[in-house]
Amino acid sequence: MSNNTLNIIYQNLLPHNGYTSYIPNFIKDTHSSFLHQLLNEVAWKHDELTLYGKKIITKRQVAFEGDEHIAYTYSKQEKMASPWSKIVLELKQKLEKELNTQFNGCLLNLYATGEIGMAWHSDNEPELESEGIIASLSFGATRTFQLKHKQSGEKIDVKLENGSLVVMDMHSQKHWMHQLKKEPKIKEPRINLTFRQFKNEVLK
Ligand SMILES: O=C(O)CCC(=O)C(=O)O
Ligand SMILES: [Mn+2]
Repeated sequence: MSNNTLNIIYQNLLPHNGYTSYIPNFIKDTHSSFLHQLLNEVAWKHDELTLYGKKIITKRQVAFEGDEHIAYTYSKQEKMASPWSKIVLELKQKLEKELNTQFNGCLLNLYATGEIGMAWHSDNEPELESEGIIASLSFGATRTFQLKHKQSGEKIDVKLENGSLVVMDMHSQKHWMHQLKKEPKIKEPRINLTFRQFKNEVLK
């Protein structure tokens, strides 16, 4: 799907330099059943990374699912995808139908409380399709997602609600960073699923 087609469906939040949109209630989930299923069915693990020679265990829990042989380097380590769990596969198929595209990997994040966030970054790794999109689903507590332009510093805040979808193109990753703000008053968990499109040539 071209970005133009996406633009027609969902309004762009960015004034320039890329496409990012927010779609509330993309998944109808009034009883938070997706949050609970994902909490139970995904093999959540605290991420481990080595920073300045010190082993650090992140507060955030993660999982990486995908097609066979998909590998991704995050937190400075290459990870092989686990097979798709039933619930994540179901969500992937719904997204693929609605967005008329395919995803071959998904990075999952579990933020147990608002004290856990994710710092400013862009998802512009070389493994990802340069003309692809990232589709990001949120379940559980409403959290603030922020975008910041790399040159001008312009900032955009979006409240990500249960069942909502964010669609980002790769052009926006080049020019904008994003973060999940820490909000210590929030005591409930949130789960985020970022469906991604990996290049075929990096398949192992
Ligand atoms: O939790 C979120 O909404 C952001 C996650 C994110 O940016 C990422 O996994 O790269
Ligand atoms: Mn990201």
